[in-house]
Amino acid sequence: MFLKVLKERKKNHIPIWFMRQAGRTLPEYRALREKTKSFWDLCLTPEHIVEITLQPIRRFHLDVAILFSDILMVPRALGQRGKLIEKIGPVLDSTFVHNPIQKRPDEIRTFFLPIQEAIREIVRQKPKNCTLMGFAGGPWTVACYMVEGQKTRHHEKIKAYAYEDPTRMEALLEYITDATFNFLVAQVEAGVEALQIFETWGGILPEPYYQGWGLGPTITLCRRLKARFPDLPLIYFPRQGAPYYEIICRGLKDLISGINLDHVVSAAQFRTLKKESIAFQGGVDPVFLMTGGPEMKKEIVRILNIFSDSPYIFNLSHGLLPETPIAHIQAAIDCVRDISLKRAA
Ligand code: 1CP
Repeated sequence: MFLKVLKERKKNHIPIWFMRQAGRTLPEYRALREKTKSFWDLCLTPEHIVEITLQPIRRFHLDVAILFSDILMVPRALGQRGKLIEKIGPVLDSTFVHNPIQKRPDEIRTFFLPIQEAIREIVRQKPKNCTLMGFAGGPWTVACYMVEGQKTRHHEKIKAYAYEDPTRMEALLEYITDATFNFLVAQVEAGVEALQIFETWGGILPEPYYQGWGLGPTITLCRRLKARFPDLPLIYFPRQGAPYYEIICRGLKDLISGINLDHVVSAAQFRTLKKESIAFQGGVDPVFLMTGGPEMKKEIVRILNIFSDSPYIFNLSHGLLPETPIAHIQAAIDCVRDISLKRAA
């Protein structure tokens, strides 16, 4: 049904999945993570990838299994070293981007072989009605991590890198776009049936710069993917991108099938957006799932009502927060399934 909503704009059923459903919130993930040397080992060992991808499917019977991987696999494939540090997050060697380019983006395909092996196995094991989705970061978002090395408060490192020398920024984006294309082609060739592009940091740029460095490389990436796989549905997730929805819909027209929405979208914006021939996903603030209870249900009902006459996929405006209680995730799923069944009846 998930693919039907994206490809045929079907409205009589609401598929459900969560960004960041694989990992973090699940005790079965944490147990496996504790036994493994590093996060990268998890991401490059086929049996772990298969297991973690399918954990949330076994528990919640979701419509989509998102491949367990990370947007940082592209920098890693290009040779950038780094660690995942508890409570800080990924810390990458930020001198990397100042050195001469070390690997050609088309040379990195062998790095993705274990991921491809895992995808083929997930396709064999997953329930038939569950879609396997692949993903990558938008080139700008990946560049943020590559240049910043680790989170800075105001993204001053990536912005200075870009504003000081736009030609240098564009060369890096082109390099990342090529590598990302190779990563996504590898995923599709192995068996993923849809792709999501995570643009976590597009919203930090002023409009013309987002258009040039955020949206521009994403358009190039989507055009190349569409030329290679014309029937493959693509979803774009422009986090905190609400001010840019109009330019996004214009720029990615006929390229994307779905857009994941933020939780600060105004009613007027919803009305304009609904004129686009696109499926909508998300819109629920993940903190509602942390708190649960009647307010969570009220917000889910509000979002489902907004999209009652549009093709819609239930999801959040960003990933599940690690501390989210499992019971709240289940209650959210039950609430959506209940409404979806009543509508179909
Ligand atoms: O055990 C651990 O502590 C690892 C935590 C973890 C996990 C489970 C990281 C480190 N990455 C992942 C998997 C992951 N990352 C998935 C897989 C499956 C799923 O969705 O359930 C996905 C889609 C991602 C995507 C990702 N990684 C994004 C884009 C989405 C978003 O949340 O904005 C980003 C920005 C990353 C970078 C990253 N990787 C890991 C962390 C802690 C971060 C975020 C760092 C930051 O806050 O900037």
